[in-house]
Amino acid sequence: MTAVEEKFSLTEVLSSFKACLEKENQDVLVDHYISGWNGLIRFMNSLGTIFSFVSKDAINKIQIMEAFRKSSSRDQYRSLQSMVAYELGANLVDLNRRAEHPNSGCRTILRLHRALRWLQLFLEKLRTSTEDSKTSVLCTDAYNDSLANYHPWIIRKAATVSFYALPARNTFFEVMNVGSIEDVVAMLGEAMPYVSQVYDITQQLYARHNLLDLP
Ligand code: 1PZ
Repeated sequence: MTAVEEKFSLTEVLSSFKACLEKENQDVLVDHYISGWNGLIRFMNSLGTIFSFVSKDAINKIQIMEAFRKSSSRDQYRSLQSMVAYELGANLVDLNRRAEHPNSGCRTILRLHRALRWLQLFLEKLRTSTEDSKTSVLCTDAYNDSLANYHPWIIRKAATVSFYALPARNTFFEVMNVGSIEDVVAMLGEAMPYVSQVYDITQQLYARHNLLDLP
């Protein structure tokens, strides 16, 4: 194991979502958003290769965003707010069907944003779960109430089957690397409001610009 992997803890991952929010104007900063996602993917990979079909897609989307941050228009992609203003202003978003701009920042973030809702629901269920709760059930319920609504049947099927491979609640708390179950519950209680805030601000931004159904 490398030093970086040893240090891995879900606390740091979730703190990226706290760092996302700029204090003065509540802008959502793309670099921190990306680093939060990179941490989540590392966490998911530690759960087993069965989730690699999920992480592949998430990695692909993160790479699209990283490429924008390295391009000549990097400053326009500093925050989700500046990205939306820039891409809409320059006609860089396919609004009805994927055509000239199949991988706009707006549609890419929308996919991650929908997945963030799943994460929010799942971690909240985990936080308030009891010893006899099954992680696969918590995960399936969270998925059905969020992401599943945007996925075709075949992906829903594959996702639901993979959830059975999730480790049991105790092991799940252990791989988070936060401490005792009480420590995890306390950490989630502290960190999740920031994730929710990032989710809510993004949701309002997208709703205001009619971007919630981008193809
Ligand atoms: C901890 C256990 C992990 C469970 C993960 C739950 C989410 C299951 C989602 C499975 C779908 C993955 C397959 C790819 C689907 C893509 O078609 C869609 C739409 O993108 P498009 O085709 O329009 O470009 N992609 C997504 O919906 C984004 C999915 C990202 C999932 C990230 C999960 C992060 C998990 C963090 C773990 C703590």
